[in-house]
Amino acid sequence: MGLIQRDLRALWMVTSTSRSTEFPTHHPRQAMSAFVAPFLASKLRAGRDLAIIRTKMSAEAAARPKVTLYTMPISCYGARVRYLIRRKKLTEDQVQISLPKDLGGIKSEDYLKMNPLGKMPAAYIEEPKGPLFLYESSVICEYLAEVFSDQDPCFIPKTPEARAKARLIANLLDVYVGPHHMYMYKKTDADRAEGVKKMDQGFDAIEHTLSLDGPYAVGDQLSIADCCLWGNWPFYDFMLPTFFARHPTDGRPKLAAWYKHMQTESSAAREVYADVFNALYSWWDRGRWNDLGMTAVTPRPEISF
Ligand SMILES: N[C@@H](CCC(=O)N[C@@H](CS)C(=O)NCC(=O)O)C(=O)O
Repeated sequence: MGLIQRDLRALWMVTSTSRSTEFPTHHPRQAMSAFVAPFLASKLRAGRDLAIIRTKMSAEAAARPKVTLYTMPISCYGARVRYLIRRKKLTEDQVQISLPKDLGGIKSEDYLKMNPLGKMPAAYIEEPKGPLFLYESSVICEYLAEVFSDQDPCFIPKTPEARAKARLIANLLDVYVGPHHMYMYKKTDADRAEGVKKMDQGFDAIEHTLSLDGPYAVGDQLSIADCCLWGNWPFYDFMLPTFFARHPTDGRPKLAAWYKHMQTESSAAREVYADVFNALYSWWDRGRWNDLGMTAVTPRPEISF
């Protein structure tokens, strides 16, 4: 511990009569803000309770981990997390977004230390006890929702039932839809058709679980189910009608109502959607689908909202 931190800690101890929070030692700036804010608060002639509350809040904020998220705008799994970050208005001090190429790319040695599967997104988290590496987008979403739960919207539904359903929808998407969506890029029509058929089964299960009243996936509160569905959505919205003459909302009224609501849900939702959609456009321009022998059955898609 540095000299300044030691002095601050001494002052912290002297002025502390009823604090339950430990003095944060892992970063001088955090230590400084943790000390200065409550010190000033106690100087005010506000009541003692107010000073204690402010002290606690400041220490809690200072003790929060610093998160770096590695992802790219094209990544629909990264979009799940970016939606949560933008919707919660988390600042760069709270979560910094970096490109995997800053570490040498997703298959580089440094990146693989963080996520041995070599996939985006991945998060590097500076915790007081040491670094924490997290991957799998739904897990990162849950972690950020908890760590920043005091910043609205909370993304953690109030009831156990709604939380379980949110986890169920995220799982259905990860296990029964996501793994098959890569089949949309396969070389033969038969392989592609097989992938789309399997995705349909996953979408049916999601329709079965979605809230009847909405407006969000599991009711009147946002959850990780919305993050996961919305992050992947531009990909399905772009690919399925354009190349497979179908849409995930076909014959699925709850999914259709959810999509309608999400179109005007927030500027964060719109921006993240556009990032992925426009990146797919650039693949179109570079002939990615032509090279696979895929023929569009509709005109070039546009964002319709
Ligand atoms: N289940 C993972 C899927 C992540 C994933 O497949 N990401 C894609 C980009 S959207 C990727 O990194 N693909 C590169 C690869 O698999 O080599 C998650 O939820 O994070």
